[in-house]
Amino acid sequence: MSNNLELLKRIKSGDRHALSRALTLAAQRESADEFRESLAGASRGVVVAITGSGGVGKSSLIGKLIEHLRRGDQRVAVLACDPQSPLTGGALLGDRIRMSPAEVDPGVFIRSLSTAAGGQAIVPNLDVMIELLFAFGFDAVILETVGAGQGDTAVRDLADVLILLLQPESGDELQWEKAGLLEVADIVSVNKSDLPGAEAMQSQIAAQLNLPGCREIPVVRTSPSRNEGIAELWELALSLAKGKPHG
Ligand SMILES: Nc1nc2c(ncn2[C@@H]2O[C@H](COP(=O)(O)OP(=O)(O)O)[C@@H](O)[C@H]2O)c(=O)[nH]1
Ligand SMILES: [Mg+2]
Repeated sequence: MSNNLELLKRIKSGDRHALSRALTLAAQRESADEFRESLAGASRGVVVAITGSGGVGKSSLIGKLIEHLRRGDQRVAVLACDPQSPLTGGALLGDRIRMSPAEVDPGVFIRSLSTAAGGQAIVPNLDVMIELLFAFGFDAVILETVGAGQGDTAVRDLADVLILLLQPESGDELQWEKAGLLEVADIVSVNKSDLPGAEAMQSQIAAQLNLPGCREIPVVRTSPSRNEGIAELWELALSLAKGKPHG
């Protein structure tokens, strides 16, 4: 048996070190191809992408989503493609927790991926990494990506649901709109909804996106700090994921 197949076997038996090693190997084409071939047709859980500019609160929101999912006994993995702020369990779950549960909770797995040069929003072979996580037994995979253009369409292909985060009075929505990317989202959330202008922004974007005859894009509000709208956002994402055909 090849090393890669041996690793896969260990992954399926719940070996986290094997998973970690395989994720690293998956960056190389040969290993990626072998994993891809062995895992073809395997069952998978839901993949949700969280996209938005740096500082919009993606990691904070993901931290709250993890807490929500763990309360429901769902196992969740996060792949973060953010060159600016590498993700750690501590960063996700806040410094109020001294020993990060993400490090000790076997139902949570977090991996930061460096997106090398070129400003690409995602790394190569991300599809294989997702399959490896599902082979291990995670119920959900969350992708954190900085919406930087090109990569977004790739992320959209990999994810069942793409959530775009904006924050009140950031002027961000204009930038997204100009790039024609507001519409690639399945859900838009005005994050940090505790800040002034959140409701106005929500209605403005909703009016702008949901013109007659167009695909309906829900526009919601979330606040990681206040833990508001988190469970609702996840339920909405799941309901949209179900309605989407995916291979
Ligand atoms: N006002 C407010 N700030 C928040 C909220 N959630 C996160 N932040 C802050 O926004 C900043 C960026 O958060 P982070 O999650 O790292 O953003 P990311 O770069 O998109 O991953 C941090 O200083 C957070 O404390 C919120 O609900 N309200
Ligand atoms: Mg982040």
